[in-house]
Parts: sequence; structure tokens; C-alpha cells
Amino acid sequence: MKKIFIPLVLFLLMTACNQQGTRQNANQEAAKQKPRVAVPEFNADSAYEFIKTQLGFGPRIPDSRGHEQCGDWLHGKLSSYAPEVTVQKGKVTAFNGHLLSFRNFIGSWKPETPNRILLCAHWDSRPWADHDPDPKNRKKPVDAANDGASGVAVLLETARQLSLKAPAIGIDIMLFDVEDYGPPQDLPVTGNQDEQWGLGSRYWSENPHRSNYTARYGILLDMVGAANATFLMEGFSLQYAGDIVKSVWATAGRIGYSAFFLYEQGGYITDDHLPINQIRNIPTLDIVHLDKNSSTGFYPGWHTTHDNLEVIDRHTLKAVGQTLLTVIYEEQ
Ligand code: AHN
Ligand code: ZN
Repeated sequence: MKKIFIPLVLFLLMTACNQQGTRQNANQEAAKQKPRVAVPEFNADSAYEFIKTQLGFGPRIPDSRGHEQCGDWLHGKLSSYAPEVTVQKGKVTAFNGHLLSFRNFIGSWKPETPNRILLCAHWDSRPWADHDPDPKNRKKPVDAANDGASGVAVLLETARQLSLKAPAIGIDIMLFDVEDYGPPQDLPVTGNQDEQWGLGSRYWSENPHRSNYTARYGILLDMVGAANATFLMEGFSLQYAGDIVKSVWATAGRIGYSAFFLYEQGGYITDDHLPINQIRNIPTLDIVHLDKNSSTGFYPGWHTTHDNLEVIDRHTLKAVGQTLLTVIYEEQ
């Protein structure tokens, strides 16, 4: 019996080592091409506080008081860091026909240069915890510490760092509104779901804040704060921005975060990056917490009342934030 298994174990070991080798080669390759620059330290405590502040406004549901107040705070905060801030205001139509007021906030560094990258996240919170394990909770709003606030918090801390040390390239930090107003789970599916999520980013993609706006590439952050997060390579990201996915993952691995950034393909997610890819033709990837073992494919607290401050872990914020700063400051 044992004899049969030894070659199998050896084979598995060799395959594992081989994959490890390929990964290391990819990391070394990426490192070789990058300039040696000093990258600031991402402050995860600061990002954590930015999550707490957003939650302090209560649910950030479109056309609610908490939403309005959080938007005002975000506008002020972004304006304190970015040389130029544009606010896009308007109305979008939700899946149920309701007209929702929205604001997209865009902070720009070196607004004139075409040599730029865009970074984005959504700041609204989901009105219903429609995936809560307890049916009694499914009409309750979500705190959205991870699904919303975490991405915004990492971008605000990034903005703070950019205000302290100017990047070599142009940057836009876009905080999109009305991402999470998609139809609740218990409704029969009607219409095109690609057009029912990400309404703020769809609006911007159809009406960019500068005419002929373009960027070399974009990075979307979605659910980047939960403990032990796993970022699989999301389907549309690989389809539209495969080279950038590999480069960002290699950067994360090179600076020690390969436990978060897995070399594994995830599903195709309708998220804020989709209209940017399809309408603006800017290759944009989604760093999104996907979990093959959860029933939804997303992180386990997704669209539940458990998506609160307790799920947030500074180590995850640090892994994503430090990777992002490294990507930004190594661009020339
Ligand atoms: C769909 O469920 C089709 N997309 C989810 C996008 C999303 C919601 N990201 C965060 N919340
Ligand atoms: Zn959501």
C-alpha cells in the first residue's frame, strides 16, 4: 500500500514546488522591472478610524439622512487631501423604478496628465440584509463595514498619503454612489442585472467628469477589510485587465501578502468596474473578497447584519493598502 502512495506524494510535492517556483519567478520578474522608490507606510489604524466614522452616520442608504451626512463628510475629507475635487450629482433609476439622488466624489492629482490611474470604491450601503441567515433580519439595513466602508477607508488613507508625498503619475480617487441598490434576493429576476448594480459608476462611465477622460488602468476595491480575506482573481478583471491583475498580485506577493492575494480564478462579478471596462474601455480590475466555500461566493458576512465593525481586521486593510501604495509609487 505505502509504495503506491510514495510516487503520488512525490508528484504532488513536486507540482507544489513548481507552482511556488513559477510564482517566485513572476515576483522576481515584476520586481526587476520596477524602479527603486521609497513607498510610504500605509497606516491601517487611520483606515480603521475612517471605517468607524462612516458607520457613525448610520446606514448610508440613498436618499436617507445618514447618506447625506456621510457624503458631506467624504466630500470634506477628500477635499482636505486632493488638489482638485469634482462632485457629480444627479438621479439614477433603480430596478424598482425609484429615482435615487446620487453623488460621486472624485479627487484628482495632476488632473491634466493622461499618464494616470484611477482607484475606486462605493460609499453607499445596502438597504436590505437580504442574505442574512435569519429571515427576520432580511429587511434590515446593513452596517456595511466591509461592503462599502472598507474600500472607501483604504482610499481615504491612500489620499492622505498622496497629500504627504506627491505621486509621479496622475491619480483619480473615485467614490461612487448607489452601487448596492440591486434587487433583493426574494424578488423574481427581471431585467438585465448588469444594469441594476453599480449605478453611480455606470453614470460616471457614460458621463465622465472630464470630456475624453482616460486612464492607463483602474483598480476597484470591494470588501477589503474582513479578517483572513481572500482575493481571488475575479473573472471580468482577468478578461479585461489580465496583465494588470497579474502585476498587482505579483506586487502583493513581493511585499509579503501572498496569503491574501491568491493565484486562483474566482467568478464573474457585476461590480463598479464593469461599466468602466465596457463603456469607458479602461482596463479595470476588482480586488474583491471572494470565498469558494461560502454559499454566495462572497465573504460570509456579505449582505447580512453581520457586516459590522467586528468583522474588520487591520491586517487586511494593511495588506490591501500597502499593495495599492506600492503599485502607485512604483508607476512612472
Ligand atoms: C451581484 O450580486 C450581481 N453583484 C454584487 C456586487 C456587489 C454588491 N458588490 C458589493 N455589493
Ligand atoms: Zn453589496
